[in-house]
Amino acid sequence: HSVAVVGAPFSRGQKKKGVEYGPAAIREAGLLKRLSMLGCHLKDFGDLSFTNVPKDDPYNNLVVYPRSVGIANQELAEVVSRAVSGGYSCVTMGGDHSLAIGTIIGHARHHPDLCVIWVDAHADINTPLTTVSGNIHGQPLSFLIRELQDKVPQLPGFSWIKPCLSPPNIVYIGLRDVEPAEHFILKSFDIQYFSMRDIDRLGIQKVMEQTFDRLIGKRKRPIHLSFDIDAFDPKLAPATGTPVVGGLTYREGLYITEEIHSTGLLSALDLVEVNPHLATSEEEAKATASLAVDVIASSFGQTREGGHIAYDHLP
Ligand code: DIR
Ligand code: MN
Ligand code: MN
Ligand code: MN
Repeated sequence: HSVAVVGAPFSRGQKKKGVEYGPAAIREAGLLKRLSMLGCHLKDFGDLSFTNVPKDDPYNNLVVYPRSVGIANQELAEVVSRAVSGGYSCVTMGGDHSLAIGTIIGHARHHPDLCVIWVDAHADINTPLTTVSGNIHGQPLSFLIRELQDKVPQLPGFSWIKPCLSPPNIVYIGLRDVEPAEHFILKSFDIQYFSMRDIDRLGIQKVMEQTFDRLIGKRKRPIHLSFDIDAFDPKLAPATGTPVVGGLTYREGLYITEEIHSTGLLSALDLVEVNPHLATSEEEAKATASLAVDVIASSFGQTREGGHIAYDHLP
């Protein structure tokens, strides 16, 4: 199994300093060693450096850094599509969640039939006209969904973007902070989501069954997992920009990734919004990065029950 690792130290999808240190923190927490212990053949693309846009005025006096987000994602899409075309499953470490624009478009260039599992406290589906924060990390899905495009104005730096998703090919897990306009979009386009309330009611096992039913029940297709670390409860993942109480437990989070690995269809993974600078202690920063490594390792075959490849009899 071949896995490409890409660091995307990008932070201009939001306004807080520090999320650009996510890739370094995740590497420091031992990502590459953990993946190679699983028997993954690794290709490290390093941490990318994105084109700096010196004068990047807000769109509508609100949406910040549109040109920086646009060009960084264009560059990232190039790398992800190269990795996926080369036969690798591509892990992108963020960076803020605006980078899913580039990873999903890059992935879709090689696998236009991909589906998306979006694990997040937030729906990230504001448009530049519904956003309250002005942060593009709260908007990435709006640029990717074809059916939404007559409601999405073109931001400067975004003219290269070709929307590549449709509502039936997206499932959310973990939602608990959804704005009214976002809720309206989810309902009017019939996008499937499992909020924390749904997880409380159904349990994570049924949630994953219904997720796969919807996305790969009729036809196998490549999975893009976009995992925002803020999906976890802030007690587990405190070092992140927009923590929301009442999140996933460790067990629910790893059940999601173990099940995704079991499909054999995982083709790209984003692990985003680890911000070591927002931790109130070194331990919090380390715990959050280490949780990110657990999510990625579990997505590529690490199981809680253990496993063996090297043995065919006991010594
Ligand atoms: C809020 C928060 N819905 C926004 N979003 C995110 O800015 O649009 N926080 N993604 O991580
Ligand atoms: Mn997000
Ligand atoms: Mn989030
Ligand atoms: Mn595997």
